[in-house]
Amino acid sequence: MIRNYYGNITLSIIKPDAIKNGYTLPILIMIFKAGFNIKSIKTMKISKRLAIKFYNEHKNKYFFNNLIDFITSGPILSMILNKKNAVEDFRKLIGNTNPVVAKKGTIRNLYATSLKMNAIHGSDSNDSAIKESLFLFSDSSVLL
Ligand code: 3AN
Repeated sequence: MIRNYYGNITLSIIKPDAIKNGYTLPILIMIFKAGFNIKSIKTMKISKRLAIKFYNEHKNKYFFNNLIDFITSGPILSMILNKKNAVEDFRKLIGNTNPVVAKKGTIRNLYATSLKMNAIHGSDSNDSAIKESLFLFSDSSVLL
């Protein structure tokens, strides 16, 4: 059960820009070196319907349509990552949403090119981590 891992998992997506630019492997190595275990992983092309559900909290933002078009524009790599304090530690590893602001050495500083094409997603809370994991992985497909 994903819920048994509350507090110790985060949901990550390597986004279409990073995949197209050939950054998947370097990003996976950074995640591995930072001590995260991959509990589940799959490549997929997310449907518009699922993308709208996934980003529901942003539905009233001016960039919403842009965000949906982008995340559905090509394959993504979704992962459930396991580590103590996973959400917070992963947000530190990926850096600020804006690559210009992201600290040196973070994934977004190294591989993101804009606010939209920012290479990677990480859940923003433990509740989101569970919710997003259940969106993208059915319980039975999770290798726990
Ligand atoms: P984070 O992914 O760091 O939690 P949020 O929650 O502020 O960032 O934004 C969610 C996603 O919306 C971001 N990952 C980014 O791809 C996208 N986004 C944020 N601002 C913009 C923008 N001005 N234009 C296009 N997409 C944006």
